Amino acid sequence: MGESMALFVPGEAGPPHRVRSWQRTIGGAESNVACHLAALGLRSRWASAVGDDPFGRALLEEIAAAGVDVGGAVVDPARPTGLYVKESSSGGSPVRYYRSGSAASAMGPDLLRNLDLGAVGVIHLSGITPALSASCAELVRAVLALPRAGTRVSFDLNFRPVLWSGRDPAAELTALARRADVVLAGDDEAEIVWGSGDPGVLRKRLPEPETLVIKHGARGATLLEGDREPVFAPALKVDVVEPVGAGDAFAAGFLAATLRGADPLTRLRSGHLQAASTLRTHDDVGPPLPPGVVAELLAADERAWA
Ligand code: KDG
Repeated sequence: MGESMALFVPGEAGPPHRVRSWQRTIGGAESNVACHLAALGLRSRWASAVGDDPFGRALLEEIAAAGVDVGGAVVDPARPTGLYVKESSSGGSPVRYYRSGSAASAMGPDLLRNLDLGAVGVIHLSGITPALSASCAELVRAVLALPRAGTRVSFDLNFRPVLWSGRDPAAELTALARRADVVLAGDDEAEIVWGSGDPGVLRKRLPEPETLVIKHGARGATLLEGDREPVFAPALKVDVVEPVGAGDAFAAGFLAATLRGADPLTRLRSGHLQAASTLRTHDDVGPPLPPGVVAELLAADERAWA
């Protein structure tokens, strides 16, 4: 559940203000996760709002073409679809958003009215949504307050500083993360928001979520679950083309393996494998790795991963 946008990447080399040809694709943290989950063979649905415009139609069409049910997305005739721009195709420059006043920024708890969440295994949220508007923050709080018979709520910190300008994100993001069942965060963003990227320290600050996953960039990720010993899994070595979207891919790989009841190491490795495919592309969602490669790497001993 969350906002997606039309995404523009330079279609030619040169400084951004000289670039005249831009390639239009799509992106959005939560729909990226939904697309990866569908690619991994799970039933996934995206809930959001888009404008009644060509970019909104593109989002609905392309997310549906990735195998995701877009029935939870409403079309808002009064507001546009948001846009975002990657000014460099190698990820070296900031992402620029054109999303204030977008259709998705007007989402609120009424979005839940037409969603049947009864048989849902995981609802995935991120720290982007509460930053978009007061009504979006209310929506996230409403989801976290729903009764959870068998449904887990996953919350990816996804700290986007520009969306919080003038506000203090720490209190709000902490309150939300505390009410989730699964929390995912990069150690760098956790350091900014929660004052530490160390899994042990973070566990003490966030004791409530059953599952806490701290990602250490190219090094790997640590899983802390209940009161069990932490599990660390190194990441694959990847020649990175562009990193945006890799966190979403990791979340999907991890959640898919979790829903399938896999063991802790396999769940982390599934996250890394899904992220590896996205790190190799300019798009927010990379093509899945060949199933044979995935099976071999999931079963490989530590040396293949070190
Ligand atoms: O994780 C990737 C997202 O950052 C990207 O898809 C855009 O949703 C986006 C956002 O709000 O940053």
